[in-house]
Amino acid sequence: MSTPATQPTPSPAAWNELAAHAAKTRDTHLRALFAADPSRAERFTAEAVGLFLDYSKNRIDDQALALLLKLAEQSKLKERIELMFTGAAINITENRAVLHTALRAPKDAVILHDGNNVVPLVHAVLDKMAAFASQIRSRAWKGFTGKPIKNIVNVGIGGSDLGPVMAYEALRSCSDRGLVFRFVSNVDGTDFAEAVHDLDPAETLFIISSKTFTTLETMTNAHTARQWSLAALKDERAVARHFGAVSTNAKEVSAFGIDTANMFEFWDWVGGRYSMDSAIGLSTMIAIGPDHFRELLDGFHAMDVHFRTAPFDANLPVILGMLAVWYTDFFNAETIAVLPYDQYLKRFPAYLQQLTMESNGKSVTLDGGRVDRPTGPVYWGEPGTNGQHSFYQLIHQGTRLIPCDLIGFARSLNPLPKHHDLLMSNVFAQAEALAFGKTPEQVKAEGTPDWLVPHRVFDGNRPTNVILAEKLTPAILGALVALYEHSVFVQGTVWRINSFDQWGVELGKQLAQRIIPELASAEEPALAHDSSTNALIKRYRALKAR
Ligand code: G6Q
Repeated sequence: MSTPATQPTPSPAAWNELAAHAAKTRDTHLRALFAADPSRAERFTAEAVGLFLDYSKNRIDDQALALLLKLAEQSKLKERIELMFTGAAINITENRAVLHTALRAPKDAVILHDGNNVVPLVHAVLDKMAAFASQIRSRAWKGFTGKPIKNIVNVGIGGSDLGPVMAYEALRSCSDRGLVFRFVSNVDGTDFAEAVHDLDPAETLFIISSKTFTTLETMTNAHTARQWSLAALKDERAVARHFGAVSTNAKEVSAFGIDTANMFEFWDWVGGRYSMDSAIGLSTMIAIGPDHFRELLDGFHAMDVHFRTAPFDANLPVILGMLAVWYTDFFNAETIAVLPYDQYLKRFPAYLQQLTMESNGKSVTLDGGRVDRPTGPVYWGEPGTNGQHSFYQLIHQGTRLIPCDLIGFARSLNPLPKHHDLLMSNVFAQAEALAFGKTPEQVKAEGTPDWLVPHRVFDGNRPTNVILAEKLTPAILGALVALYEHSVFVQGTVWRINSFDQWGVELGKQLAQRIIPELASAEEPALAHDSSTNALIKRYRALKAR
């Protein structure tokens, strides 16, 4: 298997300098940092592509930032960015290029993969998607009985589900409200059953989204969908009107019986979790229309250009990524909370979990050695203000350091009187409370009895980034997703891991294949697992047989 031309080289100098600096400054309180520097709030900010990042409430000083950026340079981040954008096979364990940035490149761009310009291919698929989406949106696309399609069910899992769900929810305000969208991912029959229980098969289109078209969960759901459709429509020819496919695997798509005229292609240089802006976004395009989809892509692209060209000290993904490295490796932070103050972004944390954790949940370096420091933090979150009434307690007063990204918008898409200022006051208040806390003196001064004081003290010094934009538009969503995509790449580069493979999902799949017949067989199977697995299988069979 070939390896990319340039490997990042180890950078012990910057790591050691950072470790020394962190040891020296770790206990410095944000109160002191702000008191010492009136210009801090202006200096530790960056803005690009409609996103404003205030990172001043992080436990960094100028030197920490300089050293973090030095580490990025010594990790050959600049060179790695170029390798990614120019189609080198930086996903070395799968010998693949990583070209999701080509998915949103403008028509006249030239991006070579194996000597061929992929941009015309991308735009040809986008045009085909647009034609299909427009037919559905205009109700010109009729089902087999002549009724227009008005229900769209995306069947896919992982990267073929989380992006479409997140984008549909995020962009609902510009979606066609006369269409119904459902998303089926889980092989749990409940997911399918609940998704279709109130739908008329004659008005329902399934989009089977699977890069490989072999994923067990998706193919199981796809076959169930086919049976469900045909049970009502009673004619194999109905499949052509009620099924579309998004895949790299034309052979399997036609074997399933889907007309390849309804197949939308993507390529092996698009990773599943980096594919929401490929044909995997077909349901998104049907929901919001081709023009809004183009705006979404333009937002992604604008962030790509920023990432590739901005100096590191003004580069949003670099800053965000290096701050994650800072807390993960020098503050023992194990998690990062992403807290969108926008209900439309309710699935954004779930989307980010796959993006970040499948990408950087690795413990082996590019050259096959063990990593020698913690990598990939756990990302998690919920929309504010709901989270404030549940888990924020731990973020404010618990024993763990949890850096938070708070995301908010200046203008609401549903500007009900009072609501938005109330919502946004919480963004600013939470970041303020987390950073500055409340001292025992302040608590006492409020008349709190001595015994209660410790309970009401907030240590503060808890870091946050605040990401602020004017309004949640398709372009801003694109920029936001690309910001995190590239932040993940920055982290992976510094840790010298491959952010683009996912071998860790394989073992469980293999073992499940072995267990399926053991659960299904009529005869009591001979089990050769460990004693716990054997006993669980036996108990399941017994309970099931009751
Ligand atoms: C993402 C992963 C994974 C993938 C799913 C679905 O990066 O590769 O989440 O998207 O396993 O795969 P298919 O699209 O091939 O069904």
